[in-house]
Amino acid sequence: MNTTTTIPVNRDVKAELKRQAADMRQEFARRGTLVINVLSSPGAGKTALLESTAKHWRNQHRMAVLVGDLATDRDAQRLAPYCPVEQLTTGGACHLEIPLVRRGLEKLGTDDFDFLFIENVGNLVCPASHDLAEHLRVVLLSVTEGDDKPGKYPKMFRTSDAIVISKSDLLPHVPFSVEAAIADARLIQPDLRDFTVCSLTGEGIAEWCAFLDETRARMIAEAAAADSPSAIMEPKLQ
Ligand SMILES: Nc1nc2c(ncn2[C@@H]2O[C@H](COP(=O)(O)OP(=O)(O)O)[C@@H](O)[C@H]2O)c(=O)[nH]1
Ligand SMILES: [Mg+2]
Repeated sequence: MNTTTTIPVNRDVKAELKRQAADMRQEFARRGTLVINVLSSPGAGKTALLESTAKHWRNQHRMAVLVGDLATDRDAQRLAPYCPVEQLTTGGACHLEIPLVRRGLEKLGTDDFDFLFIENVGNLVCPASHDLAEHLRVVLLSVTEGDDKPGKYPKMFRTSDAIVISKSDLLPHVPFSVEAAIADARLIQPDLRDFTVCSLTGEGIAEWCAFLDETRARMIAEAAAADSPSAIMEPKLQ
């Protein structure tokens, strides 16, 4: 017996989500909120990076976080002492999409932020294909994952603007070449900016935060100068 039913929806749902993301990106830029989509495999140190970023900026910038996981609000609990945060639980889905991000924004309750970070579900595959209205896409690679990973997960690195090599304190203990990892990633995406950080000691965090500051300033200037979305607002998604 065939139990499959086809329901005609008569509209391109993916195109609709892309359009929503583009509109939201433009609106965030107009308001001066830089949106950063943070991606990596599970445990690479996304939440730790956001914790150290929030500590670095305390009383200096207004930042908020939407954090995605399959289940639990553990990451939101970690970040709550430092900044406004909402946990997005996907209930099994391996990536975030715009409707869940919208719900998180409603819960955050205000749009008065300089930086909005979206910590995606830990996964180097599916999140690469979903535009979350970000201006910057950042992929973390921790030194314990191996320096050969960029070439194995090309779409994630091709669609990113920056690579953050994390857990630099562990470099003396693992065979990982920062130069080789960055070179491998740049074969896929030559324009990638690179940062090497240790979120536990704060090494590299000032440089990372300065990059975000500069990018936000550029976004604000470009949004003021142009009616149409600027190059910085265009995602590399394809
Ligand atoms: N040694 C070391 N451990 C880290 C660093 N950043 C994160 N960790 C640890 O790595 C684990 C995963 O970090 P987490 O931030 O939860 O990663 P996420 O799953 O990508 O959000 C935790 O046990 C962190 O304490 C770092 O810079 N150095
Ligand atoms: Mg996390």
